[in-house]
Amino acid sequence: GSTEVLQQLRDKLSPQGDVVSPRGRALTEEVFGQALTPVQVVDRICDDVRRDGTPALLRYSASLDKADLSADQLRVPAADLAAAHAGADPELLNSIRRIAENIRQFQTAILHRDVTITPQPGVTLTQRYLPLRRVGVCVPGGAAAYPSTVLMTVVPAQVAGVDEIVVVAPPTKFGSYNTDMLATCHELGVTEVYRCGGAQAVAAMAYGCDALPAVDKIVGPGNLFVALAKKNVYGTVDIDSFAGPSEVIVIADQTARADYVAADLLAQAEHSPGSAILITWHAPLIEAVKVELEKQVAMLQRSELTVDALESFGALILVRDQDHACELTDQFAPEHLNIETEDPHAMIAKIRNAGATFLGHHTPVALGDYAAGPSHVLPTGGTCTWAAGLSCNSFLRSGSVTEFDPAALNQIAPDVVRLAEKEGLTAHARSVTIRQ
Ligand code: HSO
Ligand code: ZN
Repeated sequence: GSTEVLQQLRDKLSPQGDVVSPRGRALTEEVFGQALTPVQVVDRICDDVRRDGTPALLRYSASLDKADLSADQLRVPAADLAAAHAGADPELLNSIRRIAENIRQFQTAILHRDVTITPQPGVTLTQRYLPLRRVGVCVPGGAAAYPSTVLMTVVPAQVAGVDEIVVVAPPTKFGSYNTDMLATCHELGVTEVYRCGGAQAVAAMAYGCDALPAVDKIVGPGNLFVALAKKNVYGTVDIDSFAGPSEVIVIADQTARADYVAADLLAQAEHSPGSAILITWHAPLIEAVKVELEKQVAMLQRSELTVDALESFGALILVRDQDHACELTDQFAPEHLNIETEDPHAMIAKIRNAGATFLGHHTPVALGDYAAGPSHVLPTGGTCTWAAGLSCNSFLRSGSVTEFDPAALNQIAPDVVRLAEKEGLTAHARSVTIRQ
C-alpha cells in the first residue's frame, strides 16, 4: 500500500550514519588504516581537531580533500574575494542583489522583537532577543557550487544582527575556489571565508583553532559527514539541524499540468540524492507524468544522476481522495510540499507537517530555492514535525528581564515563600521576606 511505500522511502532517506558510498569507504580505509563507520570516522576527526587544532584540520584537508594547504592559505585572501567579485558576470551580481533584497525584506518582517508586558502595576516582564556574536556557515562544494546557500544563510544572519559571519567551503572547484560563491560572499560583505569542509571544518568552527576562531552556532547543509559532525559538536555550539537528502511531495489534481509536475519532480531528483514523490487522486495524471518524466529527463544536464535519484527515491502514488493525500503527506512530513490543485489553500489547511510549502500552479519549489525570501535551509528526513527551517530567528537567543517594585513584591511574596518552604529551600524564602 501507499503508506508502506512512503515509510520505506522515509527509512531510506533518513541518514542513520551507517551507509556510505564505496568511494567514501575506500577513502576512509586509506586514511584511518581500517574500516570505520561514518560515526566513528567523525568521532576521530572531531577529537583530533579539538586536540591538535590547525595541524589536524590541515592534515584532514590533505588526506580527505586532497588539498595541501598551509595554515596561512586556509583563509581566502581579501584580494581573491574582491577579484572574484570584479570578474563575476554583472547580471549574476544584479540577480544576487535583487535576491538578497527579497530575503532581507521577508526576514526583517519575521524577526522577533522584544516583548514587554505589565501584568499588574509595579511589574514589568520582558523577553528580549539578542543576536549571536559569531556564526559559521557550511557551504557545500562536492558535486555543485551553491552561491544560493550563501544567500539563504548569510542574509538571515545579517538581518538578525550577527557580528561575525564565517563561511567554510571545501577546498574544491565547486567549493571555496568557486568564483561565483566567492563573489556572492563579497557582495554580501562576508570577509571570513575558509578553504575547508567536511567534519574537520565543523570541528574547527566548534572548538576553534589558531587559524579559525570558534563560533557560537554552525548552520548550513552538507554531506553525511558534515551532518554527523554537527551532531557531534552540538552542546559545545548550537547547530541548525541534522540534514539529509532534499525531498519534495507534489500533491496534484486534475487541474495540474503533467509537464509542470514532472519538471518539479525532476528539479528535486536533480539534487541526487533527492527524493521526489507525486501524490494524486486523479489516476490519468500518473501516466501523463510518467510520459513527461521520460521526455524531460533527456534534456537535463545531470540526467543520469537525476534518473538514479528518481529510481531510488522517487514514487508516483495514487490515493483515494484529498483527505488521503493530506494524511500521507502529514505522515511523511516532507521538507518541501508543492500543492498544485484547484484549491491549494483548502489543502494546506489540512496539513501540519511540511518544512516549506509552495502553493498553486505558478510556484515551483525552485522559486524558494533561489529567490523568494524564506531560507532554503529546511528540516529534512521527517524532522519538520519538530524542527523549523532556518530564518533570521535561528540566529537569536532570547533572555528574560524581570522587575518588581516594593508593593508588587509584597503581593507575590506569600506564594514564593510557600513554595520555597515546600521545597525546603529556606534561604530562598528569606531572600524575599527580608525585603518586606
Ligand atoms: N532544494 C535545496 C536547496 C537548493 N536548490 C540549492 C538548489 N540550490 C534544499 O532546500
Ligand atoms: Zn533545490
